[in-house]
Amino acid sequence: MTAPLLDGALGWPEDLVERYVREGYWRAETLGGLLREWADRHAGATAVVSGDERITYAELDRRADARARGLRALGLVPGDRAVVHLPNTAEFVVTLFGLLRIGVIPVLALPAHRASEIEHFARLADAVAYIGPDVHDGFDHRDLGRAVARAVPSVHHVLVDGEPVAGTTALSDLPDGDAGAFPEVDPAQVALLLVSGGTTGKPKLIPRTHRDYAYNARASAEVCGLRAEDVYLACLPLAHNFPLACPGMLGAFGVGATVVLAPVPSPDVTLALVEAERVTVTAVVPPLLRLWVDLVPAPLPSLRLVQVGGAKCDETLARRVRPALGCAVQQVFGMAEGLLNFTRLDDPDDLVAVCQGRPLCPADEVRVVDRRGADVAPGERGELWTRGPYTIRGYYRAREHDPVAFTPDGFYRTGDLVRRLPTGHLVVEGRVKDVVNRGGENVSASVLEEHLLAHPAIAAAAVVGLPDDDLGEAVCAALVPAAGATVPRGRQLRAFLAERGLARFMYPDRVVVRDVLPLTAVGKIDKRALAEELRS
Ligand code: OOB
Repeated sequence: MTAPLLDGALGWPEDLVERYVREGYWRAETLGGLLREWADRHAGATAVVSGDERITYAELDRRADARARGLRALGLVPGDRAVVHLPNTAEFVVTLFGLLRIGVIPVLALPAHRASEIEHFARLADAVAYIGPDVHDGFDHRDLGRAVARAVPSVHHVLVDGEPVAGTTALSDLPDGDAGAFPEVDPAQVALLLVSGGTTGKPKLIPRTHRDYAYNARASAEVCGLRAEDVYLACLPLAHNFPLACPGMLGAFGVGATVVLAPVPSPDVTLALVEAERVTVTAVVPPLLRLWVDLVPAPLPSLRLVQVGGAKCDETLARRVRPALGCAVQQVFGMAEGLLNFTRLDDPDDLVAVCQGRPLCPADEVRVVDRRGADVAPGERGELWTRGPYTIRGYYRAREHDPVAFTPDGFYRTGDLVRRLPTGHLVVEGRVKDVVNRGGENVSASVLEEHLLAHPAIAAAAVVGLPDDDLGEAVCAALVPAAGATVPRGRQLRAFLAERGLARFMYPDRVVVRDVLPLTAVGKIDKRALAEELRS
């Protein structure tokens, strides 16, 4: 029997529920309730640093209560959904906990999302509210909010952090509301909806429950050795799972650490914050890590750990971290759907450089399977399937898609190609569908990218297929030169690839040189956008 969760999001079967509770992964806790516990334990410690604001745990708790009362006075009730489209500001944190405390489910949209995505989320979730900044990074979110409210009938409120305009309400103008107790929130219920990183089709909504997400953050904090003395820098948007709970902000709060918010993920802003706030731990995507490593003139003395994930960090980059930044690197291979893999702090550097970590939880089940769904031989490459105490069993309102993404026995088909080392660590080798069909030969984009990145003059590489009259698809490599270098092309590039023993049919048919590659909302290389651009 599978217990139904809110609105048809599939839950875990009874025997597993019982097991995850018995083994202590799931506790009777809610995210809103946890903030109260953290505030009791660390009242006077600094919880959040955002611009000039420094907020203690006690103050954060008080402001979350006030926000909860204001939202309740507006008419929001438990089980409602609200699209939260706030950048990394104190208001994000206050609003998130305000919603969680009254059982309203935030849909966490990324700052870079625009009307088409936001409308899609609002419609899919029947959201009652859109909550955004007034203007952020040069973009007016009030216009976006009003357009969404016009297009999606369920959206009755457009709330803004900052200056309101007609048809919107400032968060600071919410009514005080009555002081009555907040409703009981069920730890087994959906706490929030994350958006899928999916590079194909429209993003899906990912229902995470209070108790699975609380475990996610707590266990991640343990793996990173987070302590009250730590200062965690949120470089990436907090709406993303990685900086939110892996261990991110929630993991840091759980140990009484301080969370510093970077308003934008640019290298100048984030590096300045590392120095000014004596940051000890942070999480970045590979393109930002590369900029850091290239830009810092000397190691950063406060930093002890940089987590890198979201996309594959190549070996050369991983090895440059300790000498350049003076700290350890941790590879994190995770997904909003759940499963997290971390290299451990005591893994040897040579292992950390070449793999993407091993599962967080002893109860994580991992299979590496071939095209027919049979387990591959140990060490062979295959698709990663997983289930466990913090991996969803179904998307939100996606009855038709669920049987594609999940097996009948509840494994999530990640679409990621991996190889498992004897130690249990996983090496990510690309996406199942990330192949170019070049005249019938399958060219793995990630394999070719890895060879290209081994060239010292190439800083970043993305391989995509382009329509071709003769071949069906031609192999196109977009290359970013390393600082001060010229990328090899033509005969020179072919000689390099030949020396590495690469099959001839894998050589790029076309090479384009770019200063930058297009990035997704969270800063991964956006191959879909690149392919579209190259096609036109
Ligand atoms: C994280 O989550 P999402 O949901 O934005 O993206 C998940 C997908 C994975 O399925 C995989 O394809 C890719 O992003 N990915 C990696 C990777 N980490 C994620 N591919 C290669 N190497 C890695 N280290 O991206 C995410 C969530 C939590 C923690 C970290 C990342």
